[in-house]
Amino acid sequence: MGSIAQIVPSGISFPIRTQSLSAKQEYPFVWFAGDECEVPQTKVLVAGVGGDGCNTVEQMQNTAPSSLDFIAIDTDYMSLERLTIESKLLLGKQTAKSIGSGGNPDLGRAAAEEASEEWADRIADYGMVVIVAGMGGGTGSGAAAHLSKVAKEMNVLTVAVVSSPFEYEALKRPKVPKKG
Ligand SMILES: Nc1nc2c(ncn2[C@@H]2O[C@H](COP(=O)(O)OP(=O)(O)OP(=O)(O)O)[C@@H](O)[C@H]2O)c(=O)[nH]1
Ligand SMILES: [Mg+2]
Repeated sequence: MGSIAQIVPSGISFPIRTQSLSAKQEYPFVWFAGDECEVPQTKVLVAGVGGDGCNTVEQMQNTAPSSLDFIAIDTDYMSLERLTIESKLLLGKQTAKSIGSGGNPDLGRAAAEEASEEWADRIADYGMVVIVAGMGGGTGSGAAAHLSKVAKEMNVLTVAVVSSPFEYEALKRPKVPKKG
C-alpha cells in the first residue's frame, strides 16, 4: 500500500512511498502525515572557551538562531567581565586565581578540572554542547578537552570546533595545541 510519511525532525521533509508493508511497520521511527506529534527539541549550548572562544560566542549571540544558548568560559575574570553575554563560567578560581592561564595549557586544564561540577550543572539540561576555542593559549588548549570529556561522560552529544594559531604567532604557539 502506498503511504506518505514525513521525516521529522531533520528539518527536511520528503515523502516516502512504501510497497508491501504498511508504512508504519516499515518506518517505526518516522512520524506520518496526520499523526499528532510533538517534534522533540534538543537544547544546544555553544560554549566559548578562552579568549578566542569567548569572542566567538559574543559575536554569535547577536546573529545566531534564538534556539541556541551561549556561555562564555575563561580563566580570566577581566576578559569575562567585558562581555555582554549573560551566561559565564570562571574556571579555576583557586588554580588560575582569576587572572588567566598565562599561556599554560596545564594550568588551563587544572582550572577546568576545578570547575568540573559547576560545568556539569550548567550542561545538565542540554542534549548537545558545541565547544568553541582557539588553540595556542593556555585556557582554550588546556580546558576545552577536559570540558568536552565531562560533557561526553554525561552522554551529552559533544562537538568541538577549534582553530589553529595563526602562522605569524611566533614559533611557540603552534606547539601548544598538541599539549592540550
Ligand atoms: N580569529 C580569532 N582568533 C583569535 C582571537 N583571539 C585569539 N585567537 C586565536 O586563539 C589563540 C588562543 O588565544 P586565546 O583564546 O586568547 O588564548 P586563551 O585560550 O584565552 O589562553 P590564555 O589567555 O593563555 O589563558 C591565539 O593564539 C589566536 O590564534 C580572535 O578574537 N579571533
Ligand atoms: Mg585568555
